[in-house]
Amino acid sequence: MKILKSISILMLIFIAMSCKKDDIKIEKPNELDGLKLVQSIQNDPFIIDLYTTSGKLEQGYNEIFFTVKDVEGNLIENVESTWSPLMHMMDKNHACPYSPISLVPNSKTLHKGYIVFQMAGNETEYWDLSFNLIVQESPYTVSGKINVLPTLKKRVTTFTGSDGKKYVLAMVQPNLPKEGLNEMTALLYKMENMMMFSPVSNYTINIDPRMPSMGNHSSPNNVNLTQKSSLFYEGKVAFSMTGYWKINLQVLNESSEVLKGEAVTDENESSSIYFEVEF
Ligand SMILES: [Cu+2]
Repeated sequence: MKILKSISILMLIFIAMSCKKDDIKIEKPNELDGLKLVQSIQNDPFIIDLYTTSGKLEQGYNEIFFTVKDVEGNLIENVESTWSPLMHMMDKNHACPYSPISLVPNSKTLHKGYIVFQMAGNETEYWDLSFNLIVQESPYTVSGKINVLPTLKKRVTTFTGSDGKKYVLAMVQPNLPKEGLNEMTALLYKMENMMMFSPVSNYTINIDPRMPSMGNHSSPNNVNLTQKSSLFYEGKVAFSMTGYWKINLQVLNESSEVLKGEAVTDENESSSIYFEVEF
């Protein structure tokens, strides 16, 4: 009897231990911490899981992460990939600005890049995202519809400059605006044609944040956006109080000629291009 008891205790311990082992196995890898699944795109034999920090794709700038797995759920390493977003509109198709894809540092399976959706999808018009993968020297395509949501505040603007060229300008930071001085970054792309957008270098983006609800007052210590060491235009935006702010913009080319946007004055309350922030 005593022996039977000890055997069953041993078995219980064994079961408990093996359960624990299973728990560890199904635990998500740490590199996904802080990311939420947006959706999975499946075309046999692969599934791509798309992640963002918010769990959604929105009009404007999106930093996007993804993994590639097989139908059994095994993550695939050594994947070479490119992507191409395409919007299907009533009368035309067009692409948008996007980055190349890179592996997240210290990861073998988590890839990242960004896409700037200049428009949101709607009931009849939608975006799809195609991936071209090379896995063990064989090419594969995985593509599917994605849901790009509209935003309440303006984070991206499209305009034709005085040079006759079309541009897409997107706010990247501040993502979580706070009272005081905020790092501000933006991306500027030129539309070469409906399918090709190329990053623009050596322009300047002048910013003039205003509070329309309070006499259109400004804020001190703003720094206009210029390129420092990357594609991103960097500067500083000051919000002297919480509430709704309109960041009026002017885009200047490398010769400091204004291509788009107007200075805010007593007579002119707003520029024709701007971003919006509310916090
Ligand atoms: Cu469109």
